[in-house]
Amino acid sequence: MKYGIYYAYWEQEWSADYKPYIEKVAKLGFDCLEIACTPVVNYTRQEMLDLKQCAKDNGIFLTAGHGPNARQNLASADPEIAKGARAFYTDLLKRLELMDIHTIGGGIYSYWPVDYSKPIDKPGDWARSVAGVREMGKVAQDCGVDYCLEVLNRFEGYLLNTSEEAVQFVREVDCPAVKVMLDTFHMNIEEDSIGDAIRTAGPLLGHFHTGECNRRVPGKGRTPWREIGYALRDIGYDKNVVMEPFVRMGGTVGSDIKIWHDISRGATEAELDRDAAESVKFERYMLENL
Ligand SMILES: [Mn+2]
Repeated sequence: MKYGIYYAYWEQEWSADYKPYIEKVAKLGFDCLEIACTPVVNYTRQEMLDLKQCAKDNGIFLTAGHGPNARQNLASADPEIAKGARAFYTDLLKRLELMDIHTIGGGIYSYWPVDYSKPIDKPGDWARSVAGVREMGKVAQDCGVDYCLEVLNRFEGYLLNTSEEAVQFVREVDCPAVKVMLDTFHMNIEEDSIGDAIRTAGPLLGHFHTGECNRRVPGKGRTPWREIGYALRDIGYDKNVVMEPFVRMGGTVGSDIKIWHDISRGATEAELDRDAAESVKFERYMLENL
């Protein structure tokens, strides 16, 4: 397994200059940095090549996360929005290929955060999303990218809340590049058994997010890491484990993630760095060596 961290641990917006974080995570003991796609669609070709080179120079590879907005919704009942969403992902996937990024994950079959003031048509959105994701999966396959559908808890999404639902969805899509993505934070809310959820995804698991129940770094809470490690080994998982801690209030990140108190307890950047470095050591031990 390869170990990464999402840049937004240190940032308050879904966009940043990622180069300093590539250098930082290399020093902290990670294999990979996950970036948000929001700024990527505005990068020039040279900016994309520079980011790719920076990662290469630091011995880091990149993965991509995306929380699609309502206009990027493949499940939309509005044909113009669904068409625009397909154009958005087609462009994005080609950009990821150019940057040597081979994994994209998130609620990339719907939109996020969900507006629950609107009525929910789960069967209709499911059918439209299967068709849209199938089309994007073919593009992803051509670009050498795994298109990983993140299972989200009920407060953030309604299409895929459990591993079982995601497996059914991915089987309906039936495209090798489209995979299941699980996140310990969401599983903690929705799954009867976190170990069984991982075993249910089995060979379809394409990406894995980690974090404690309150989104602190792994090792600082009560998530069953031993059970998770055994389950990942049971299915022979050999892809990426990306921690996704969110501990600071403020900005669009704080608002979208619902950070309403300072989970970091006033941690300085140096303290955040130290926690991340200790956590990745903890993950390597708990998930592979225990
Ligand atoms: Mn996640």
